[in-house]
Amino acid sequence: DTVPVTRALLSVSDKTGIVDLARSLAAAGVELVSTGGTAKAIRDAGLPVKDVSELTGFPEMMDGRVKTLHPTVHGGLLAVRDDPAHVAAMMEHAIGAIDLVVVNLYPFVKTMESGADADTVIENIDIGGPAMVRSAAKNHAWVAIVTDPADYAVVLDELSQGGGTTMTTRRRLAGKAYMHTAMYDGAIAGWFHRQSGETNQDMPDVVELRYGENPHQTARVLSSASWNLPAGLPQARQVQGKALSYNNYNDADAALELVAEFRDAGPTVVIVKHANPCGVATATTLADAYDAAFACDTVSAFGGIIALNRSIDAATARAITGIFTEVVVAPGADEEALAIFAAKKNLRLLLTDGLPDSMREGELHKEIVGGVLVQSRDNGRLTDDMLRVVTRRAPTERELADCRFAWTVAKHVKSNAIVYARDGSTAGIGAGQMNRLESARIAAWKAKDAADKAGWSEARTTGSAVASDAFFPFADGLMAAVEAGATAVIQPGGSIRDDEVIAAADAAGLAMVFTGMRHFRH
Ligand code: 93A
Repeated sequence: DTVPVTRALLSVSDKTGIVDLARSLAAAGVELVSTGGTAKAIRDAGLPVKDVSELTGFPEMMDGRVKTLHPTVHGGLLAVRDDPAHVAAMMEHAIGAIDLVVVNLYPFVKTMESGADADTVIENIDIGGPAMVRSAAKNHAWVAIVTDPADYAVVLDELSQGGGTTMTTRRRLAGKAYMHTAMYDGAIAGWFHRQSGETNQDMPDVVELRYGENPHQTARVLSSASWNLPAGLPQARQVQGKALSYNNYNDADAALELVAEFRDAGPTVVIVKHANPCGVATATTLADAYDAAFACDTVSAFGGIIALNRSIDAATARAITGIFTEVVVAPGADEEALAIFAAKKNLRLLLTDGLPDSMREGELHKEIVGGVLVQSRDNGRLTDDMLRVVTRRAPTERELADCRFAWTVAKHVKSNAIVYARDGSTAGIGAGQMNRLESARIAAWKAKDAADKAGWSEARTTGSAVASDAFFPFADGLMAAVEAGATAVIQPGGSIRDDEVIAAADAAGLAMVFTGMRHFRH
Protein backbone atom coordinates (compact mmCIF):
# COMPACT_ATOMS: atom_id res chain seq x y z
CA ASP A 1 0.00 0.00 0.00
CA THR A 2 2.98 2.30 -0.47
CA VAL A 3 2.32 4.89 -3.18
CA PRO A 4 5.33 6.44 -4.93
CA VAL A 5 5.33 10.19 -5.34
CA THR A 6 5.89 11.27 -8.91
CA ARG A 7 4.07 14.59 -8.89
CA ALA A 8 3.27 16.97 -6.04
CA LEU A 9 0.98 19.99 -5.92
CA LEU A 10 2.06 22.69 -3.50
CA SER A 11 -0.25 25.62 -2.69
CA VAL A 12 0.29 27.26 0.66
CA SER A 13 -0.47 30.58 2.32
CA ASP A 14 1.81 29.84 5.27
CA LYS A 15 5.04 29.34 3.37
CA THR A 16 7.00 28.11 6.41
CA GLY A 17 9.37 25.33 5.30
CA ILE A 18 7.92 25.14 1.80
CA VAL A 19 11.18 25.87 -0.04
CA ASP A 20 13.07 23.24 1.95
CA LEU A 21 10.30 20.75 1.25
CA ALA A 22 10.33 21.62 -2.46
CA ARG A 23 14.10 21.21 -2.56
CA SER A 24 13.94 17.75 -0.99
CA LEU A 25 11.09 16.69 -3.24
CA ALA A 26 12.91 17.95 -6.34
CA ALA A 27 16.03 16.11 -5.25
CA ALA A 28 13.95 12.94 -4.99
CA GLY A 29 12.87 13.45 -8.60
CA VAL A 30 9.35 14.64 -7.82
CA GLU A 31 7.74 16.98 -10.36
CA LEU A 32 6.42 20.12 -8.66
CA VAL A 33 3.25 21.98 -9.59
CA SER A 34 2.27 25.13 -7.77
CA THR A 35 0.03 28.20 -7.56
CA GLY A 36 1.23 31.78 -8.10
CA GLY A 37 2.82 32.86 -4.84
CA THR A 38 4.01 29.41 -3.87
CA ALA A 39 5.49 28.81 -7.34
CA LYS A 40 7.33 32.11 -7.14
CA ALA A 41 8.87 31.24 -3.78
CA ILE A 42 10.07 27.89 -5.16
CA ARG A 43 11.32 29.36 -8.42
CA ASP A 44 13.15 32.13 -6.56
CA ALA A 45 15.07 29.40 -4.75
CA GLY A 46 16.24 28.15 -8.15
CA LEU A 47 14.07 25.04 -8.20
CA PRO A 48 12.04 23.79 -11.17
CA VAL A 49 8.27 24.21 -10.78
CA LYS A 50 5.31 24.13 -13.13
CA ASP A 51 2.50 26.70 -12.79
CA VAL A 52 -0.91 25.26 -12.19
CA SER A 53 -2.21 27.45 -15.02
CA GLU A 54 -0.05 25.46 -17.38
CA LEU A 55 -1.88 22.33 -16.20
CA THR A 56 -5.37 23.78 -16.45
CA GLY A 57 -4.89 25.85 -19.57
CA PHE A 58 -6.54 28.72 -17.70
CA PRO A 59 -4.83 31.67 -16.08
CA GLU A 60 -5.36 32.25 -12.39
CA MET A 61 -8.24 34.71 -12.53
CA MET A 62 -10.68 36.87 -10.59
CA ASP A 63 -8.12 38.00 -8.04
CA GLY A 64 -7.07 34.39 -7.56
CA ARG A 65 -10.57 33.24 -6.64
CA VAL A 66 -10.27 30.69 -9.45
CA LYS A 67 -6.86 29.04 -9.60
CA THR A 68 -7.07 25.33 -8.94
CA LEU A 69 -10.80 24.77 -9.36
CA HIS A 70 -10.47 22.72 -12.53
CA PRO A 71 -11.03 19.10 -13.65
CA THR A 72 -7.36 18.71 -14.52
CA VAL A 73 -6.51 19.35 -10.88
CA HIS A 74 -9.43 17.56 -9.23
CA GLY A 75 -9.37 14.69 -11.74
CA GLY A 76 -5.71 14.20 -10.88
CA LEU A 77 -6.60 14.17 -7.18
CA LEU A 78 -9.73 12.02 -7.25
CA ALA A 79 -8.94 9.38 -9.87
CA VAL A 80 -8.91 5.80 -8.62
CA ARG A 81 -5.73 4.58 -10.19
CA ASP A 82 -6.68 0.91 -10.51
CA ASP A 83 -10.13 1.60 -11.93
CA PRO A 84 -9.90 1.14 -15.75
CA ALA A 85 -12.71 3.66 -16.36
CA HIS A 86 -10.97 6.31 -14.26
CA VAL A 87 -7.69 5.64 -16.02
CA ALA A 88 -9.43 5.89 -19.40
CA ALA A 89 -10.92 9.26 -18.40
CA MET A 90 -7.47 10.50 -17.39
CA MET A 91 -6.06 9.44 -20.76
CA GLU A 92 -8.93 10.97 -22.72
CA HIS A 93 -8.70 14.35 -20.99
CA ALA A 94 -4.94 14.44 -20.48
CA ILE A 95 -5.19 14.45 -16.72
CA GLY A 96 -2.03 13.55 -14.85
CA ALA A 97 -2.17 11.94 -11.43
CA ILE A 98 -1.13 13.96 -8.38
CA ASP A 99 0.36 11.85 -5.57
CA LEU A 100 1.10 14.43 -2.93
CA VAL A 101 -0.79 17.62 -2.05
CA VAL A 102 0.60 20.24 0.29
CA VAL A 103 -1.97 22.91 1.09
CA ASN A 104 -2.68 25.31 3.87
CA LEU A 105 -5.48 27.80 3.64
CA TYR A 106 -5.96 31.55 3.37
CA PRO A 107 -5.45 32.93 6.88
CA PHE A 108 -9.13 33.51 7.65
CA VAL A 109 -8.83 33.56 11.44
CA LYS A 110 -5.75 35.78 11.46
CA THR A 111 -7.43 38.24 9.09
CA MET A 112 -10.60 38.27 11.19
CA GLU A 113 -8.67 38.79 14.42
CA SER A 114 -6.61 41.62 12.90
CA GLY A 115 -9.82 43.66 12.77
CA ALA A 116 -9.88 43.76 8.98
CA ASP A 117 -13.02 45.03 7.23
CA ALA A 118 -15.70 42.59 6.11
CA ASP A 119 -14.60 42.57 2.43
CA THR A 120 -11.07 41.60 3.40
CA VAL A 121 -12.30 38.92 5.77
CA ILE A 122 -14.56 37.48 3.06
CA GLU A 123 -11.76 37.54 0.50
CA ASN A 124 -9.82 35.36 2.93
CA ILE A 125 -12.38 32.58 2.78
CA ASP A 126 -10.43 29.93 0.91
CA ILE A 127 -12.48 27.89 -1.57
CA GLY A 128 -10.02 26.18 -3.87
CA GLY A 129 -7.70 25.16 -1.02
CA PRO A 130 -10.30 23.26 1.04
CA ALA A 131 -11.60 21.68 -2.20
CA MET A 132 -8.14 20.25 -2.91
CA VAL A 133 -7.67 19.21 0.70
CA ARG A 134 -10.99 17.35 0.70
CA SER A 135 -10.43 15.74 -2.73
CA ALA A 136 -6.99 14.49 -1.78
CA ALA A 137 -8.14 13.29 1.64
CA LYS A 138 -11.08 11.39 0.13
CA ASN A 139 -8.69 9.67 -2.23
CA HIS A 140 -6.11 8.94 0.45
CA ALA A 141 -5.82 5.41 -0.93
CA TRP A 142 -3.68 7.04 -3.63
CA VAL A 143 -2.89 10.56 -2.50
CA ALA A 144 -1.12 11.99 0.54
CA ILE A 145 -2.52 15.29 1.85
CA VAL A 146 -0.37 17.48 4.07
CA THR A 147 -1.98 20.50 5.74
CA ASP A 148 0.50 21.05 8.57
CA PRO A 149 4.16 22.06 8.02
CA ALA A 150 4.95 19.83 11.01
CA ASP A 151 4.18 16.82 8.79
CA TYR A 152 6.63 17.72 6.00
CA ALA A 153 9.39 15.76 7.74
CA VAL A 154 7.19 12.66 8.08
CA VAL A 155 6.50 12.55 4.35
CA LEU A 156 10.13 13.19 3.39
CA ASP A 157 11.18 10.48 5.78
CA GLU A 158 8.89 7.93 4.16
CA LEU A 159 10.04 8.94 0.68
CA SER A 160 13.67 8.48 1.64
CA GLN A 161 12.97 5.06 3.13
CA GLY A 162 10.79 3.21 0.67
CA GLY A 163 10.14 5.62 -2.14
CA GLY A 164 6.51 6.23 -1.26
CA THR A 165 3.94 7.22 1.34
CA THR A 166 2.39 4.49 3.50
CA MET A 167 -1.32 3.89 3.88
CA THR A 168 -1.05 4.38 7.66
CA THR A 169 0.37 7.85 7.21
CA ARG A 170 -2.01 8.79 4.40
CA ARG A 171 -5.01 7.75 6.48
CA ARG A 172 -3.77 9.73 9.48
CA LEU A 173 -3.10 12.79 7.33
CA ALA A 174 -6.56 12.53 5.73
CA GLY A 175 -8.23 12.63 9.13
CA LYS A 176 -6.13 15.60 10.08
CA ALA A 177 -7.03 17.31 6.81
CA TYR A 178 -10.78 17.00 7.39
CA MET A 179 -10.34 18.32 10.91
CA HIS A 180 -8.44 21.27 9.41
CA THR A 181 -11.25 22.16 6.99
CA ALA A 182 -13.92 21.55 9.65
CA MET A 183 -12.26 24.00 12.06
CA TYR A 184 -11.82 26.43 9.21
CA ASP A 185 -15.50 26.33 8.28
CA GLY A 186 -16.44 26.54 11.97
CA ALA A 187 -14.52 29.81 12.28
CA ILE A 188 -16.22 31.16 9.15
CA ALA A 189 -19.66 30.18 10.43
CA GLY A 190 -18.91 31.91 13.74
CA TRP A 191 -17.93 35.09 11.94
CA PHE A 192 -21.15 35.14 9.93
CA HIS A 193 -23.13 34.45 13.06
CA ARG A 194 -21.59 37.44 14.80
CA GLN A 195 -22.06 39.65 11.74
CA SER A 196 -25.79 39.08 12.00
CA GLY A 197 -25.60 41.16 15.17
CA GLU A 198 -27.47 38.67 17.31
CA THR A 199 -24.51 38.14 19.58
CA ASN A 200 -21.65 39.93 21.22
CA GLN A 201 -19.46 40.94 18.30
CA ASP A 202 -16.43 41.26 20.52
CA MET A 203 -16.57 37.60 21.47
CA PRO A 204 -14.03 35.57 19.51
CA ASP A 205 -14.43 31.78 19.44
CA VAL A 206 -11.80 31.36 22.14
CA VAL A 207 -11.25 33.67 25.08
CA GLU A 208 -8.23 33.03 27.25
CA LEU A 209 -9.07 33.52 30.91
CA ARG A 210 -6.54 34.80 33.41
CA TYR A 211 -6.58 31.46 35.18
CA GLY A 212 -8.81 28.51 35.97
CA GLU A 213 -10.58 27.49 39.15
CA ASN A 214 -7.27 28.23 40.90
CA PRO A 215 -4.47 30.60 39.87
CA HIS A 216 -2.13 27.72 38.99
CA GLN A 217 -4.59 26.38 36.42
CA THR A 218 -4.91 27.67 32.86
CA ALA A 219 -8.34 28.26 31.38
CA ARG A 220 -10.24 29.46 28.37
CA VAL A 221 -13.84 29.66 27.32
CA LEU A 222 -14.90 28.46 23.89
CA SER A 223 -17.96 29.52 22.04
CA SER A 224 -18.91 28.49 18.58
CA ALA A 225 -21.99 28.96 16.49
CA SER A 226 -21.05 25.80 14.62
CA TRP A 227 -21.59 23.73 17.77
CA ASN A 228 -25.22 24.70 17.64
CA LEU A 229 -25.22 25.98 21.21
CA PRO A 230 -28.00 28.25 22.46
CA ALA A 231 -27.03 31.80 23.29
CA GLY A 232 -25.56 31.79 26.80
CA LEU A 233 -22.86 33.64 28.69
CA PRO A 234 -20.18 33.61 25.97
CA GLN A 235 -22.57 35.44 23.65
CA ALA A 236 -24.05 37.73 26.28
CA ARG A 237 -23.47 41.48 26.13
CA GLN A 238 -21.31 42.53 29.06
CA VAL A 239 -22.44 46.03 29.90
CA GLN A 240 -19.92 46.79 32.62
CA GLY A 241 -17.36 45.34 35.02
CA LYS A 242 -14.09 43.45 34.70
CA ALA A 243 -13.75 40.42 32.44
CA LEU A 244 -15.41 37.28 33.77
CA SER A 245 -13.15 34.81 35.54
CA TYR A 246 -13.42 31.04 35.24
CA ASN A 247 -15.38 30.84 38.48
CA ASN A 248 -17.61 33.73 37.37
CA TYR A 249 -18.50 31.78 34.23
CA ASN A 250 -19.10 28.61 36.18
CA ASP A 251 -21.29 30.25 38.82
CA ALA A 252 -23.13 32.52 36.42
CA ASP A 253 -23.90 29.55 34.21
CA ALA A 254 -25.32 27.63 37.19
CA ALA A 255 -27.51 30.65 37.97
CA LEU A 256 -28.59 31.03 34.34
CA GLU A 257 -29.45 27.34 34.04
CA LEU A 258 -31.57 27.46 37.16
CA VAL A 259 -33.40 30.66 36.30
CA ALA A 260 -34.07 29.22 32.83
CA GLU A 261 -36.28 26.62 34.56
CA PHE A 262 -38.49 29.59 35.44
CA ARG A 263 -38.56 31.07 31.92
CA ASP A 264 -42.34 30.95 31.78
CA ALA A 265 -42.95 31.59 35.52
CA GLY A 266 -43.56 34.86 37.36
CA PRO A 267 -40.67 37.20 38.30
CA THR A 268 -37.89 34.94 39.60
CA VAL A 269 -34.49 35.62 41.12
CA VAL A 270 -31.69 33.12 41.69
CA ILE A 271 -28.66 33.85 43.87
CA VAL A 272 -25.74 31.45 43.45
CA LYS A 273 -22.54 30.96 45.41
CA HIS A 274 -19.94 28.42 44.35
CA ALA A 275 -22.29 26.95 41.76
CA ASN A 276 -25.00 26.20 44.34
CA PRO A 277 -28.11 28.33 44.79
CA CYS A 278 -28.26 30.06 48.19
CA GLY A 279 -31.61 31.72 47.54
CA VAL A 280 -34.32 31.35 44.90
CA ALA A 281 -37.72 33.01 44.85
CA THR A 282 -40.68 33.72 42.61
CA ALA A 283 -42.93 36.67 43.55
CA THR A 284 -45.31 39.23 42.07
CA THR A 285 -42.54 41.72 41.41
CA LEU A 286 -38.89 41.16 40.61
CA ALA A 287 -37.83 43.31 43.57
CA ASP A 288 -39.94 41.18 45.94
CA ALA A 289 -38.45 38.04 44.43
CA TYR A 290 -34.96 39.43 45.07
CA ASP A 291 -35.81 40.29 48.69
CA ALA A 292 -37.20 36.81 49.30
CA ALA A 293 -34.23 35.08 47.66
CA PHE A 294 -31.81 37.26 49.59
CA ALA A 295 -33.57 36.60 52.90
CA CYS A 296 -32.97 32.86 52.52
CA ASP A 297 -29.26 33.29 53.22
CA THR A 298 -28.07 36.87 53.64
CA VAL A 299 -24.57 35.73 54.59
CA SER A 300 -23.85 33.60 51.51
CA ALA A 301 -25.46 36.13 49.16
CA PHE A 302 -22.51 38.46 49.73
CA GLY A 303 -20.35 38.40 46.59
CA GLY A 304 -22.99 36.25 44.93
CA ILE A 305 -23.99 35.69 41.34
CA ILE A 306 -27.55 36.70 40.50
CA ALA A 307 -29.68 35.59 37.58
CA LEU A 308 -33.14 36.99 36.85
CA ASN A 309 -35.79 35.75 34.44
CA ARG A 310 -36.84 39.13 33.11
CA SER A 311 -35.63 42.64 32.40
CA ILE A 312 -34.36 44.39 35.55
CA ASP A 313 -36.23 47.47 36.76
CA ALA A 314 -34.93 50.27 39.00
CA ALA A 315 -36.35 48.88 42.26
CA THR A 316 -34.65 45.54 41.71
CA ALA A 317 -31.36 47.16 40.66
CA ARG A 318 -31.45 49.28 43.81
CA ALA A 319 -32.05 46.19 45.97
CA ILE A 320 -29.28 44.21 44.26
CA THR A 321 -26.74 47.00 44.69
CA GLY A 322 -27.48 47.10 48.41
CA ILE A 323 -24.67 44.59 48.93
CA PHE A 324 -21.58 43.54 46.98
CA THR A 325 -22.50 41.31 44.06
CA GLU A 326 -20.03 39.78 41.60
CA VAL A 327 -22.19 39.13 38.55
CA VAL A 328 -25.74 39.91 37.45
CA VAL A 329 -27.22 38.06 34.47
CA ALA A 330 -30.59 38.94 33.00
CA PRO A 331 -32.37 39.13 29.65
CA GLY A 332 -32.37 42.93 29.94
CA ALA A 333 -32.37 46.02 32.13
CA ASP A 334 -34.17 49.35 31.72
CA GLU A 335 -32.39 52.71 31.49
CA GLU A 336 -32.87 53.57 35.14
CA ALA A 337 -31.59 50.18 36.28
CA LEU A 338 -28.53 50.56 34.04
CA ALA A 339 -27.77 53.91 35.64
CA ILE A 340 -28.02 52.39 39.13
CA PHE A 341 -25.68 49.55 38.20
CA ALA A 342 -23.24 51.98 36.54
CA ALA A 343 -22.46 53.42 39.97
CA LYS A 344 -21.10 50.00 41.00
CA LYS A 345 -18.04 49.77 38.79
CA ASN A 346 -17.00 46.30 39.96
CA LEU A 347 -20.32 44.66 39.25
CA ARG A 348 -20.26 42.60 36.07
CA LEU A 349 -23.56 43.03 34.28
CA LEU A 350 -24.41 40.60 31.48
CA LEU A 351 -27.45 40.86 29.28
CA THR A 352 -28.40 37.66 27.51
CA ASP A 353 -30.41 37.14 24.40
CA GLY A 354 -33.46 35.75 26.22
CA LEU A 355 -33.14 32.62 28.35
CA PRO A 356 -32.01 29.21 27.13
CA ASP A 357 -34.47 26.34 26.87
CA SER A 358 -33.89 24.35 30.05
CA MET A 359 -35.06 21.18 28.30
CA ARG A 360 -32.76 21.47 25.29
CA GLU A 361 -30.75 18.49 24.14
CA GLY A 362 -27.10 18.46 25.10
CA GLU A 363 -24.18 16.48 26.47
CA LEU A 364 -22.10 16.94 29.58
CA HIS A 365 -18.44 15.93 29.55
CA LYS A 366 -16.01 15.19 32.33
CA GLU A 367 -12.45 13.99 32.01
CA ILE A 368 -11.54 10.91 33.95
CA VAL A 369 -8.15 9.23 34.07
CA GLY A 370 -7.81 7.46 30.75
CA GLY A 371 -11.00 8.74 29.18
CA VAL A 372 -13.99 11.03 29.15
CA LEU A 373 -17.37 10.51 30.80
CA VAL A 374 -20.29 11.72 28.71
CA GLN A 375 -23.95 11.95 29.66
CA SER A 376 -26.99 13.73 28.30
CA ARG A 377 -28.29 16.79 30.16
CA ASP A 378 -30.59 16.17 33.11
CA ASN A 379 -33.82 16.92 31.28
CA GLY A 380 -36.05 14.97 33.64
CA ARG A 381 -39.26 16.96 33.95
CA LEU A 382 -41.78 16.44 36.68
CA THR A 383 -45.31 15.97 35.37
CA ASP A 384 -48.47 15.64 37.44
CA ASP A 385 -49.02 12.00 36.49
CA MET A 386 -45.63 11.11 38.01
CA LEU A 387 -46.61 12.32 41.48
CA ARG A 388 -47.78 9.60 43.85
CA VAL A 389 -49.14 10.50 47.28
CA VAL A 390 -47.80 7.86 49.69
CA THR A 391 -49.01 9.25 53.04
CA ARG A 392 -52.49 9.24 54.57
CA ARG A 393 -52.62 12.99 54.15
CA ALA A 394 -52.36 14.45 50.65
CA PRO A 395 -50.57 17.78 50.24
CA THR A 396 -52.70 20.93 50.07
CA GLU A 397 -52.55 22.99 46.92
CA ARG A 398 -50.09 25.41 48.52
CA GLU A 399 -47.90 22.56 49.79
CA LEU A 400 -47.91 20.96 46.36
CA ALA A 401 -46.86 24.23 44.71
CA ASP A 402 -44.00 24.57 47.22
CA CYS A 403 -43.05 20.91 46.64
CA ARG A 404 -42.75 21.54 42.91
CA PHE A 405 -40.76 24.72 43.47
CA ALA A 406 -38.38 23.04 45.94
CA TRP A 407 -37.99 20.09 43.57
CA THR A 408 -36.95 22.35 40.67
CA VAL A 409 -34.37 24.10 42.83
CA ALA A 410 -33.07 20.79 44.25
CA LYS A 411 -32.28 19.63 40.71
CA HIS A 412 -29.66 22.43 40.61
CA VAL A 413 -28.14 21.81 44.04
CA LYS A 414 -25.12 19.53 44.45
CA SER A 415 -26.01 16.20 46.05
CA ASN A 416 -26.97 15.45 48.68
CA ALA A 417 -29.53 18.19 48.14
CA ILE A 418 -32.23 19.19 50.59
CA VAL A 419 -34.34 22.25 49.79
CA TYR A 420 -37.02 23.75 52.03
CA ALA A 421 -39.45 26.13 50.36
CA ARG A 422 -42.43 28.16 51.43
CA ASP A 423 -44.65 30.47 49.39
CA GLY A 424 -42.51 30.29 46.28
CA SER A 425 -39.25 30.99 48.03
CA THR A 426 -36.45 28.79 49.31
CA ALA A 427 -36.30 28.77 53.11
CA GLY A 428 -33.17 26.69 53.58
CA ILE A 429 -30.79 24.85 51.27
CA GLY A 430 -28.45 22.02 52.24
CA ALA A 431 -25.90 21.14 49.56
CA GLY A 432 -23.05 18.82 48.81
CA GLN A 433 -22.95 16.74 51.98
CA MET A 434 -21.87 13.13 51.99
CA ASN A 435 -25.08 12.03 53.72
CA ARG A 436 -28.64 13.20 53.45
CA LEU A 437 -29.21 13.69 57.17
CA GLU A 438 -26.47 16.33 57.33
CA SER A 439 -27.90 18.20 54.33
CA ALA A 440 -31.31 18.22 56.02
CA ARG A 441 -29.80 19.48 59.28
CA ILE A 442 -27.64 22.13 57.61
CA ALA A 443 -30.59 23.46 55.60
CA ALA A 444 -32.74 23.69 58.76
CA TRP A 445 -29.94 25.29 60.74
CA LYS A 446 -29.37 27.89 58.03
CA ALA A 447 -33.09 28.70 57.97
CA LYS A 448 -33.05 29.19 61.72
CA ASP A 449 -29.95 31.36 61.50
CA ALA A 450 -31.61 33.51 58.82
CA ALA A 451 -34.69 33.92 61.07
CA ASP A 452 -32.52 34.92 64.03
CA LYS A 453 -30.65 37.48 61.94
CA ALA A 454 -33.87 38.94 60.55
CA GLY A 455 -35.58 38.91 63.94
CA TRP A 456 -38.42 36.67 62.75
CA SER A 457 -40.32 34.76 65.42
CA GLU A 458 -39.88 31.48 63.54
CA ALA A 459 -37.78 30.02 60.74
CA ARG A 460 -39.39 29.96 57.33
CA THR A 461 -39.07 26.18 57.33
CA THR A 462 -42.14 26.20 59.57
CA GLY A 463 -44.99 25.07 57.35
CA SER A 464 -42.60 24.51 54.44
CA ALA A 465 -42.30 21.80 51.82
CA VAL A 466 -39.01 19.95 51.60
CA ALA A 467 -37.48 18.38 48.52
CA SER A 468 -34.82 15.71 48.52
CA ASP A 469 -32.91 15.06 45.27
CA ALA A 470 -32.81 11.31 45.99
CA PHE A 471 -34.68 8.99 48.35
CA PHE A 472 -34.32 9.16 52.12
CA PRO A 473 -32.47 5.94 52.92
CA PHE A 474 -33.59 6.14 56.55
CA ALA A 475 -36.29 7.99 58.45
CA ASP A 476 -33.70 10.19 60.24
CA GLY A 477 -33.36 12.75 57.42
CA LEU A 478 -37.12 13.04 57.24
CA MET A 479 -37.31 13.50 61.03
CA ALA A 480 -34.83 16.39 60.77
CA ALA A 481 -37.26 18.01 58.32
CA VAL A 482 -40.15 17.41 60.71
CA GLU A 483 -38.17 19.07 63.51
CA ALA A 484 -37.58 22.06 61.22
CA GLY A 485 -41.34 22.40 60.81
CA ALA A 486 -41.81 21.03 57.29
CA THR A 487 -45.33 19.75 56.60
CA ALA A 488 -44.86 18.32 53.12
CA VAL A 489 -42.16 16.26 51.42
CA ILE A 490 -41.29 15.56 47.80
CA GLN A 491 -38.74 12.88 47.05
CA PRO A 492 -38.14 10.13 44.48
CA GLY A 493 -38.92 7.17 46.80
CA GLY A 494 -37.43 3.78 46.04
CA SER A 495 -35.50 3.04 49.23
CA ILE A 496 -35.81 -0.47 50.66
CA ARG A 497 -36.90 1.32 53.84
CA ASP A 498 -39.62 3.38 52.13
CA ASP A 499 -42.16 1.76 54.48
CA GLU A 500 -40.30 3.06 57.55
CA VAL A 501 -39.98 6.52 56.01
CA ILE A 502 -43.68 6.62 55.07
CA ALA A 503 -44.68 5.44 58.57
CA ALA A 504 -42.56 8.20 60.14
CA ALA A 505 -44.18 10.77 57.83
CA ASP A 506 -47.66 9.54 58.72
CA ALA A 507 -46.84 9.61 62.42
CA ALA A 508 -45.79 13.26 62.07
CA GLY A 509 -48.87 14.16 60.00
CA LEU A 510 -46.77 14.98 56.91
CA ALA A 511 -47.99 14.84 53.35
CA MET A 512 -45.46 13.11 51.13
CA VAL A 513 -45.31 12.59 47.36
CA PHE A 514 -42.95 10.33 45.42
CA THR A 515 -41.72 11.42 41.99
CA GLY A 516 -40.12 8.16 40.86
CA MET A 517 -37.26 10.24 39.45
CA ARG A 518 -34.11 11.50 41.09
CA HIS A 519 -31.82 14.44 40.32
CA PHE A 520 -28.31 13.57 41.42
CA ARG A 521 -25.85 16.34 40.63
CA HIS A 522 -22.32 15.51 41.63
O1 93A B 1 -9.17 31.80 -4.01
S1 93A B 1 -9.26 30.38 -3.82
O2 93A B 1 -10.35 29.96 -3.03
N1 93A B 1 -9.40 29.66 -5.24
C1 93A B 1 -8.61 28.70 -5.69
O3 93A B 1 -8.86 28.15 -6.77
C2 93A B 1 -7.43 28.32 -4.91
N2 93A B 1 -6.48 27.43 -5.15
C3 93A B 1 -5.59 27.48 -4.13
N3 93A B 1 -7.91 29.91 -3.12
C4 93A B 1 -7.14 28.95 -3.68
N4 93A B 1 -5.98 28.41 -3.22
C5 93A B 1 -5.28 28.84 -2.01
O4 93A B 1 -4.26 29.73 -2.40
C6 93A B 1 -4.55 27.76 -1.26
O5 93A B 1 -5.38 27.14 -0.27
C7 93A B 1 -3.41 28.52 -0.58
O6 93A B 1 -3.78 28.96 0.73
C8 93A B 1 -3.22 29.75 -1.43
C9 93A B 1 -1.88 29.73 -2.10
O7 93A B 1 -1.77 30.77 -3.02
P1 93A B 1 -0.34 31.25 -3.57
O8 93A B 1 0.42 30.02 -3.96
O9 93A B 1 -0.65 32.13 -4.75
O10 93A B 1 0.32 31.99 -2.45
